[in-house]
Amino acid sequence: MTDRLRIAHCADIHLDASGYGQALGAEGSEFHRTAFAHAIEAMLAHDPQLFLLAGDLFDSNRATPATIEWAMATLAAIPIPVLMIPGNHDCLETGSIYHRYDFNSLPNVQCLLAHEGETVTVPHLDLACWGRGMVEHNRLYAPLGGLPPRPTGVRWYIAMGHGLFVPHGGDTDRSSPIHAREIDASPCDYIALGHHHAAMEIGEDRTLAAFAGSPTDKVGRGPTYIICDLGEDAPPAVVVHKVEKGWA
Ligand SMILES: [Mn+2]
Repeated sequence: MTDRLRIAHCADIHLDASGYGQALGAEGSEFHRTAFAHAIEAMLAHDPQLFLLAGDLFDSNRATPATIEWAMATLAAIPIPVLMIPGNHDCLETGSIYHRYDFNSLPNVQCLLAHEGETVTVPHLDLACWGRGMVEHNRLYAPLGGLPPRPTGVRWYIAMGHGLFVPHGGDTDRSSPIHAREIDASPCDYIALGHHHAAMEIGEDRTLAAFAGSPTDKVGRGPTYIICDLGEDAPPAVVVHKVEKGWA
């Protein structure tokens, strides 16, 4: 039984983003790798028990082998469990990075790839996490579609999703919609979201879900990540933090 759980949550790293189609050298984008390394350092300084990466680790499935191998080594070096999902930029299309490289071979990493969704557990944290692997970023893909009821026998139930937030009464014809009503109705303790590069807390009276923003993009509140504390009978305490190192 774990009475409290501290989660570090990030998304939208976009490794090897080249900007305006610029060709990258064989080593890929130094800027994005360095910015992610600074973000990880800042996140781990909060002493979290779990690291969540809610999609778009890579800017595209054409990321260089050097960058993919760097990313795998970097995730493997995180001293806590890492749970991750693909995003629209690194989706499970033909030739996907996640078809060519086995992130689940990393002992501390669980990459949720099942098209219809899957639940993984972290037994020592008494935690289950559900997510779906995005195959194609289109309006038929529902990142939180098929979210199962709360599993029995675990203290914490979280979900991850990557897509466009649709507020109550919002439109429904855009790709990968995440509806406010789905978040309201979810049985989860926390939903870790990605896609919007500006961090955003979601919930009517209390935060139930959040977009972490991007630690490699200064849009919105700056280059951000989230520290989320879960505790007994309390809503998630979500704090959006800015990465300072490298952004002065
Ligand atoms: Mn995205």
